[in-house]
Amino acid sequence: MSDAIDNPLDDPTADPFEIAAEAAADIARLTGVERHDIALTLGSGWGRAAELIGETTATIPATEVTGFSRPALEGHVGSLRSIRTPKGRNVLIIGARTHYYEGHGVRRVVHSVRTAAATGARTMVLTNGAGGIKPAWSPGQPVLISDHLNLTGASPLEGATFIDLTDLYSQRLRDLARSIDPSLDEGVYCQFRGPQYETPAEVRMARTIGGHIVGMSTALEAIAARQAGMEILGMSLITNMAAGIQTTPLSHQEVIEAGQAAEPVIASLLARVVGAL
Ligand code: 8IG
Repeated sequence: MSDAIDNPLDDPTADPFEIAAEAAADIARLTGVERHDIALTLGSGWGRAAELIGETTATIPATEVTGFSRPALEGHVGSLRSIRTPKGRNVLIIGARTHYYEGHGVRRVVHSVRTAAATGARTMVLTNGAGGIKPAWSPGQPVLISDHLNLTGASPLEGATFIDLTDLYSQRLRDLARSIDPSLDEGVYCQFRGPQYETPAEVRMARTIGGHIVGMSTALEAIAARQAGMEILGMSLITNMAAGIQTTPLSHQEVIEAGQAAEPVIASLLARVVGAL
């Protein structure tokens, strides 16, 4: 079944910001929370952080929210959660990420970020599972994103929309994360389209042009978050060393297992960082 007719974002004449505003109204109605302060996208390995951040006040299936419905991907429907922190902040947890490689276009990829901004969130925390290029890193290690290389050839910006990306991954928020864990290293996130992992030659290219982390999600989301005026914190869980850096083949199963092993540690780190925001 095609979902092209079911998602308003697939209508090229529609305004994606109006659809995000509708989605934010859905979230306010379904959660009973009028405004959110912080939004947090949970990538592979980071899922357990939610329960440590505060009290969950509402969980809603993403399919209930305008623009998120994905009937073509049966059985893979994410959820959105509203959490109240001990400080009284409302955190919107986004457990429903759409990747560019799914082929539904960039509007769908960044809809959750635009929706988060429309709920009132001024801070966007983007987490992911990714491959590591720095030889000193090992699987299971969380790192901060300091900057990115967008190698997708795509952009969430439409038309002559010139957006400054200096300090895209906020130095202030990286410093704040390091005040929680001074051992956190950082690196440049290199987004490939995927879904295949890189060849060793592509990883050498990424390293040569200044990349340290390889992934398939966060650069496009960060650009949209900046367009929406949000302050961004990006964190990657290194679940595998990038192809050719590790000599054994990459397997999705290994990636999942590394994520699961690291989960308790990075969940508590992330919860403490969000608590300090
Ligand atoms: I988890 O090695 C994960 N996601 N591009 N390369 C890319 N994305 C990833 C990788 C990786 N590991």
